[in-house]
Amino acid sequence: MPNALVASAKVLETIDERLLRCGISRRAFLIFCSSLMIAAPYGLAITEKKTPEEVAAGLGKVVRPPVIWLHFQDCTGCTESLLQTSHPDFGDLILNIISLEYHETLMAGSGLQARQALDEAVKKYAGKYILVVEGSIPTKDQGIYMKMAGRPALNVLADIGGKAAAIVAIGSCASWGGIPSADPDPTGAVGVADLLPNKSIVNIPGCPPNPYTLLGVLLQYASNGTLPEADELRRPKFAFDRDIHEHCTRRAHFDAGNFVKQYGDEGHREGWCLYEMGCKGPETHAGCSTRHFNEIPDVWPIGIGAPCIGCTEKSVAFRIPMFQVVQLHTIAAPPTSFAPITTTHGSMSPLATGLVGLGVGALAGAGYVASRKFSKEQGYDGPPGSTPSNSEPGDDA
Ligand code: FSX
Ligand code: SF4
Ligand code: F3S
Repeated sequence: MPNALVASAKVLETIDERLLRCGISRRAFLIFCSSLMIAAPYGLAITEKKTPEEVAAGLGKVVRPPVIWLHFQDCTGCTESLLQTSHPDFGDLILNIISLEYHETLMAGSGLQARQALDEAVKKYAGKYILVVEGSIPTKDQGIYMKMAGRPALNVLADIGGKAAAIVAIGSCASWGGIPSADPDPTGAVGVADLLPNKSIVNIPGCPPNPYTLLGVLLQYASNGTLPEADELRRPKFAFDRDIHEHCTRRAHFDAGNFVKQYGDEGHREGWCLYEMGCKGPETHAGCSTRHFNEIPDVWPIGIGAPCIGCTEKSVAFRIPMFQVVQLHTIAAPPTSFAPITTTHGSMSPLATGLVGLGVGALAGAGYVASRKFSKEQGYDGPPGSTPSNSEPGDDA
């Protein structure tokens, strides 16, 4: 696929140019790159078998991809998960790496001003922009449940989605309906691919999804004009090629028959397996057990003591009751390495997280160590606000 962004290089900055113009330090970018290597190592060819410095050098030359972000029926949790990063000002950095042309939650303008900004962005980057869709689209009683600037949601998606180079459906709602489509589904909520089946669409389900998966997809597209290899549900394989149960930090307890019976019981306090509490990990494909949220070790549902509800699966979350125990027909032989029963919770180690296969584990470990090293050098373990960035989020002037 030819990279349409290359043709736009004269009007769009490279990431390096942008960071320089906004006074963002190289070190802040290096820390970000090492986090990216942990979270989306295979989503981005540019990160494979490289040091953070090499990754930063490669990414710096990439033209910032123009992104138009539309909200439909959603809770805005997908946007929140992108912005709620643990490193100070990572959200700011992310917004400098992509060229966010329109985003209702983040932009200052409203009303006519916002509508004009959207129209201008669509016109200026027609055929080149990536459309990110957050939320499901109502199909019943057109215009009753949602309108944008007087237009029914269906028309907005057909128009703006039709002119996009590619579409990323962020979150389970945009992927296939999500919460709004739960029974009795009053709005007839569907995902983007149901309405635009012939477009290039990547689904990044999750409620909310891991934001680094989105970054991996956007940056791969920006760097070489391709989208990652996807599974039958259009999910990028690099992030959804394994099930939660396979590398779960509590897997050793599952194999030993140690199950939580009730929230707050001794097993729950000890970090035992949540299978009998309805955990859907055995039939849920996602990287949560190895790529935690917001760069904080153990920040993922099972890590904080809640069962996986299967939020990345089309036929699990919001379809199967939360406490219903899943069948174990999908479970293969246990992996050769996973966490010992004595795993302690609250800190990350390659062993304790039961992590990943050998290759991914090595890369993730190296990236994590690198990020810690840079963090300490930068004093990023300190209070928020210490990043040497002085740009405004979304400032694209
Ligand atoms: Fe849906 Fe996104 Fe769940 Fe919320 O908006 S995927 S309800 S976390 O945030 O669309
Ligand atoms: Fe982890 Fe759930 Fe599997 Fe138990 S059932 S090991 S908590 S994924
Ligand atoms: Fe969702 Fe399960 Fe991960 S609920 S966030 S897929 S652990």
